Parts: sequence; structure tokens; C-alpha cells
Amino acid sequence: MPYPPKDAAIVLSHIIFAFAALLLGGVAGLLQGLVRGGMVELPAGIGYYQLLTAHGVLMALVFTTFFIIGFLYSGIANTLGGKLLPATRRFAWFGFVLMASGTVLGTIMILLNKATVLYTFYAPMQASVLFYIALVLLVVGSWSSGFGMIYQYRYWRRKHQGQLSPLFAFMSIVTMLMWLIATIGVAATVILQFIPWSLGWVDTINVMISRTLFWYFGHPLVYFWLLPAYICWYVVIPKIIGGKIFSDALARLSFILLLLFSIPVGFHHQLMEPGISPLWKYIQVVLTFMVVIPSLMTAFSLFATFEISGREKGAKGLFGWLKYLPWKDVRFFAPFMGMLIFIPAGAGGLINASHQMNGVIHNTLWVTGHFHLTVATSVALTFFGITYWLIPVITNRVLTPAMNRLGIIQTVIWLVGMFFMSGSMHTAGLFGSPRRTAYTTYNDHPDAVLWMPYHVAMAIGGTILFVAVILMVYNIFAMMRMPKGDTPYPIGEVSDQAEPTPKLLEKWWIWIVLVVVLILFAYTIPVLEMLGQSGPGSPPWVTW
Ligand code: HAS
Repeated sequence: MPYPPKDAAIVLSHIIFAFAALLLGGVAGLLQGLVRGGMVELPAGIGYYQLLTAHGVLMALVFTTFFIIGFLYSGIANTLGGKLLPATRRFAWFGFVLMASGTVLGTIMILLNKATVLYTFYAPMQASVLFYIALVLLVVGSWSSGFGMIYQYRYWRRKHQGQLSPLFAFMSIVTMLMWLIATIGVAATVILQFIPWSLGWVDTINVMISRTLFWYFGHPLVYFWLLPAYICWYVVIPKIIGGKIFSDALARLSFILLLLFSIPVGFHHQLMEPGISPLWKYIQVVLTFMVVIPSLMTAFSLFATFEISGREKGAKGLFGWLKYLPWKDVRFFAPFMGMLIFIPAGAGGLINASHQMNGVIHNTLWVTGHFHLTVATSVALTFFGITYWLIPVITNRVLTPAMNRLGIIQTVIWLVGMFFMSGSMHTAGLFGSPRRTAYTTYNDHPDAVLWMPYHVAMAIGGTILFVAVILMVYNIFAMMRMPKGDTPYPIGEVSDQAEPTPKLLEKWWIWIVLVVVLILFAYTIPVLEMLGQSGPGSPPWVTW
């Protein structure tokens, strides 16, 4: 059956916008890698930190958000009635236009060197007010998209009283709910603090409050990237490997736990900052270890899916099932490599979250290495894997063997590039090399000289990754020229042996109340303390 053209336009616009951001962000990444490795010098008029801001904003905020919204809309349409409702489409387009306008405005401000504040836009560095307005447009646009999905979901539930919603839709709603609650933090700091301050209505900004509100949002932001990848791992991958979803209840529970525990943990990004009492840092670190549990449940569930499916096909021995996985299918290979890398990537996260070890790695290249494994490998490779079937589905085409091969080559190039880049980042970080620093040898200090070969390896890795970005963008356009045909949307079925799913998991009000309670518990006293002790605040700084 042809994919509804109006829905295809929505999904495709988001995906193409996402990959345009990936390409631009990739150019910035390539250049900054070469600069940091001491291999090129930038022409006058372009600064290292300007590139770093463009790279972070376009990759971490724009590529991810557009891709995620496009992907979730595709699954919502598919599982909740076969097409988007007219009102949902209006929400989606309105969101798209706002987000796209915000992206264009924000990128222009960065290119004009009026917003070289990096993607975390930490106060007291001050960008042009237009940069903050661009952020508002991006966030409000994403809210509209979230409301659209919730609208369609509620409509479906009204028409299917007493039925459990499809797993994909349930997981999309958790993802967007988490996003809506988390972005309240960033909206609050931008609207109440940064905009009045950058317009000169107030002279100073409370730095601690702004950073705290940022990380209230910043940590769930990383789960906003991860959850759609988990949707693919839980719901799509079983179908692609010819297996079944191990347990619907376990999958839903892990998402609910992620919703509960991903927000009240922002202090683990601020462990080295003054002004937050050790008790509250400790409490949020405990909650951080709680949010690891659903990821361990996910690992267990995936192993179970792989093993059961392999054994049903005749696998013998402890690891015989590995042979039965479709290694030559890019739709499996790319996300699987993402899963595999998530094992060391997640272990790195546990190191970061341990207070004493955080003292060793904080603000070093180790952290940059960590997030290039998590978001730029586990998540990005999964998104690439999704793209290799999603574009054929929505353009009514079939993936050719040649394109499948190109996809596998592109994945391997990405992995090789990331091995060099992230591996060197981790190592140089342990030797103390700081993150977010342009090329310098600190007057040939012996420590800094020791870092240099790793910086060169990072640049080599970054160049290899750029080749993979180019190939990915080429593949997207090449996919649009593949032969016409019917590609079904891959949605897995739940194993017959799975226990029934408790209806409680879909009683949203319980989970929303619990989220609010946890947030209030983790943040009320420390925020009151910050307000109580806050000094005069900081005037703006333009350091570039
Ligand atoms: Fe993180 C910093 C702690 C996960 C992203 N993180 C960052 C930053 C980013 C980021 C962007 O506690 C930098 C922000 C900045 O600019 O300053 N992180 C954690 C912890 C986890 C974690 C505890 N991070 C992520 C994910 C990200 C991400 C996911 C993006 C998508 N992170 C930190 C901390 C910092 C931090 C501190 C601050 C550092 C500092 O000082 O600045 C956990 O969620 C990780 C749990 C994951 C696991 C792995 C489960 C494995 C699975 C795969 C199974 C594989 C299979 C296949 C089945 C426990 C699910 C295998 C098959 C075979 C055949 C073997």
C-alpha cells in the first residue's frame, strides 16, 4: 500500500533537514579536529570556538531533534491508525516551521560570530538576544510536535477503549513527555534569565541557577536522543532479525523508569561546581545509578531476543545464536554496532557518575570521548540504520543490494573513524588534556606535548568520520532513486511466551505525579539554597 503522501512529506522534511544539519555540523567538526591537531590554521574571521558552537548546536540539538521527530511521526502514523490525523499534521508542520526558523536564525548568529557560547550557552558568556530567541523557536516548535503526537495518541485511545496502545506509540509518548517536562527548564532559563539580560533589562545573571536549569534539561536531553534508538532496538530490530519482542511489559517498564529517573539527575554534570551541597550531589548521583537500571534491562531484553530467535532457528552452544543474526543487512548491522558500542559507552557513563572519578575526568577530553560513543555512535548509527529502511518505506521504494552494501561500508567507515577519534579522546582525557580548547602546546609543556599525538589521531578519526557523513548524505539522495516497490514498516510482534502487560503501565497520571515528586524532591532545597546564597550575579562576558 503506498505511504500516505502527506505524511511522507512531513517525515521526509524532518529527515532531510536533520541530515543537512549533520552535513554542516560535520564540516565544522572536520575543521575543528584539524585545528586542534595543529594541522591547519583557520582563515581570519573564523574562530575555533565559533566552529565548536556550530558543531555542537547543529549535531547535538538540530540533527537529533529533527530526526527524532520525523522518526516518531512515522511510527505514530503507522501504529495509530495508518495515517496522521489532519490536526496532527497541522501540529507537525507548525512545529517544523518554528524549529526550522529557529535553526536558521541560530546558525546565522553563530556564523556572524554573535553567539560563540558553545552548545551549552553557559552564563556569564552572553550571545546576541537573537540566538536566545532562536532557541525559543526551536523548543516551542518541538512542543508543537509533541502535542501533535499526544493528540493522535489520545484520539486512538478514545476509539480503542480498554486496549493497550501499540508499543511504538507508547514509547514515543514517553519520549515526548520526558522532552516536554525537561524543556521547561531550558525555556525558564532562556526566557526568564538570558533574554532580559541580553536585552539589558537586567545587569546581571544568576550563574548557578542558569546552569542548574540548563542541566535539569541537559541530562534528559541525552535520553531524548537515546529513547528513539531504544524504540528501534526494542520494536524494529526483532522484526528485522525474524524474531519476537522478548517482553512488552519489560519494554514499557524500562521506558517508564527512564521517564522517572532521567530528569532529577542534572547535578551529575555539576559535581565539580561549588554552591551545591554534597548531600544533594550525592542524592542525585544515587538517582543517576537508578537510571542505569532500565538500560541494563534493555541489554537483557535484547540479548534474550537475539538468543531466543537464534535458538528457534537451530542455534547450538552458548553463543551459537550469533551466527543467525543478519550481519549483511544494514538495517540490523548499523543499529547492532550502536548497541555493541553502548556497552563501553555506558561503562564510561558509570565512571563519570562516580564522584571521585568525575574529579579525574571532568572538563577533559574524556567527556568528549564519552559523548561521541553514546550519542555520536550508539544513537547516530541507530538513526542511520533506521534511515536505510525509513526512506524506502515513505518513498515507496525498495532497498537495493548495492545500497545495502554502501550502507554497510558507511557504517564501517564510521566505526573506524570513531575508534580513532573517541579512543584518542578518552586516552588524552585521562592524561589531562582539556576539552573545548583550541590548539596550544602551553609553551611546550611536557604534558601538553604528550597529548599531541592523540590530538593528531583525533583529527585523522574526524576526517574519516567526515567521509562517512558525505557517504551517508549521498546514500540518502541515492535511495530516492531506487526502484519503486512496497517496503513494509518493520514493527515486531511480542513473543507468545511473554507475560501479559499490566494496564497500570499506561496510567499516565501516576507516572506524571511521580516524576513531579522526584523533581521537587531532587531540586527544591538546592535551588532554594542557591537563591539564598546567590551573590550579586554576573555581568555579561564576551570572551571571543
Ligand atoms: Fe553521559 C556527560 C553519565 C549515558 C551523553 N553524557 C555526558 C555528555 C553527553 C552525554 C553529551 O555522571 C556531555 C555533556 C556536556 O557537554 O558537558 N551518561 C552517564 C551515565 C549514563 C550516560 C551514568 N550519556 C549517556 C547517553 C548519552 C550521554 C546515553 C547520549 C545519548 N554523562 C554522565 C556524566 C556526565 C556525562 C556523569 C558528566 C561528565 C562531566 O563531568 O562533565 C548511563 O545512562 C549509561 C547506562 C548504559 C549502560 C549500557 C547498557 C548497554 C546496552 C547495550 C546492550 C548491547 C547488546 C548487544 C544487547 C549501562 C543497552 C551486544 C551483543 C553482543 C554480541 C555482545
